[in-house]
Amino acid sequence: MKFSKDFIWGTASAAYQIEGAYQEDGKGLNIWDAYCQEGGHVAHGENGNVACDHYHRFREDVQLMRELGVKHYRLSLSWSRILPEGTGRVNEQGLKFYSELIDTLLENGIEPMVTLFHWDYPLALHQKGGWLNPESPDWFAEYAKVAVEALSDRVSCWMTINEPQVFIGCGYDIGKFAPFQTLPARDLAQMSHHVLLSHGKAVQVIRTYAKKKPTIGFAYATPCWTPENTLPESIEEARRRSFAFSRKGFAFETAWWADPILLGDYPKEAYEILGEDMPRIAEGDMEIISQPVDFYGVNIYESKAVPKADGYAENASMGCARTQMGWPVTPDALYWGPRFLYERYGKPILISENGMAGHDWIHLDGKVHDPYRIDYMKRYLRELCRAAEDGTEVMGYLYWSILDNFEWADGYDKRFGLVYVDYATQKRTIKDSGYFYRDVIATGGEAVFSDTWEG
Ligand code: GCO
Repeated sequence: MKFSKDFIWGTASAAYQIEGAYQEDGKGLNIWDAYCQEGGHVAHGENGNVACDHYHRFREDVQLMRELGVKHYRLSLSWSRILPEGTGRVNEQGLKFYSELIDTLLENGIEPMVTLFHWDYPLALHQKGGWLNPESPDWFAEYAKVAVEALSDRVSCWMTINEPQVFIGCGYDIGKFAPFQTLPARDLAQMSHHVLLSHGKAVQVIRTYAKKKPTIGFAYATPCWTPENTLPESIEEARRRSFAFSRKGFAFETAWWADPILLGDYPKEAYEILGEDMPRIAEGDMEIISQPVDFYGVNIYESKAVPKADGYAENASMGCARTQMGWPVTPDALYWGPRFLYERYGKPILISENGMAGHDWIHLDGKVHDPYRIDYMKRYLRELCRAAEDGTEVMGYLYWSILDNFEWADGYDKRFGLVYVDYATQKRTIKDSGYFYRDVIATGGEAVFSDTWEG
């Protein structure tokens, strides 16, 4: 097995999780700033006020990426750093930061891949009703236009939204993430519609105003069900479950979010099951939402599962391998997830996130030895390569994340990075897995198949 020569090898991050400078140089507050300060939502009362101080240390961080031979870097823009009130007044210092970051990436041979929205919704717009406000798609389109006009002379790869399943599902259904609300199905459905309209309007804006020919997608979470065995009926059952629609938790599901963009309408089961709670769909909405995109970005960490009679989830068992997040290690998720998505939607698949949180620390020799992360990456990447060899069009793989960072409600305990961050000193230390990934990139993926990688 081998990866294609044009395979995209990269890494990823998100503004709120690494930048810090939460109210510096004119930045407006976002809902994570506000709700972290409210207290009671994040482990140890932590917040993104400083995070990895990437706002001031981005040049050092880009040098780390260069040392690892990273060729593509997925970053997100902080909406309220650019538009402090979400609309209207532009904060030129905010744009200056991103312009300098993108220049530094390009000077170091690293292609920026920009996510417009990665959960850090402007507080001022939240206070106007947020995603429930019917004006919210136009707010997003206005923001997209400011970003595209400022950066698209150098940026050509755009992702509109990151994981609506999580920022709507966790933010407004189960209340685990900012703004920690639990709303009725009707509101969740209407918010979803506004998010999808926001995506579609942003695609139109990028296609209209981008100075460099754009490649456009999104970065979705995906409940990826995997078959119990290779019997056709088992595979079909996993496929069916992967695109099923159910009233409970529909905001977390794939077809709800992907069918409107890629098939032009909500799944028919949604109309049958939600009934009156379906969104109000105006004339032309579905045409806006289903603007053509160029790729399907998907963040896959584990296969989806539900608890069995014995209490363990379907993809787990007593003492099974788990990451620091408690997520079972299920490499075949990176075979079946991309395969099922490609079969249904026919778009090239970009793994916009995959990685693991580990109990990392600086060892007595001053290094960070994380053999479990190297093993994890080998297992998942071998499955991804197998999917490509079996006919799934796989564009690339972006490891989550370049740096240890703020893991939302889990705070800083959970370390996903290829680079260890000592938050007391902001000292960065490349982990063994970072050097492994350097060799994966340098060998075009061959190192993935080594059973004796020595670094
Ligand atoms: C996500 C988010 C990231 C997370 C990462 C680890 O996919 O949940 O995009 O911001 O930090 O996935 O949970």
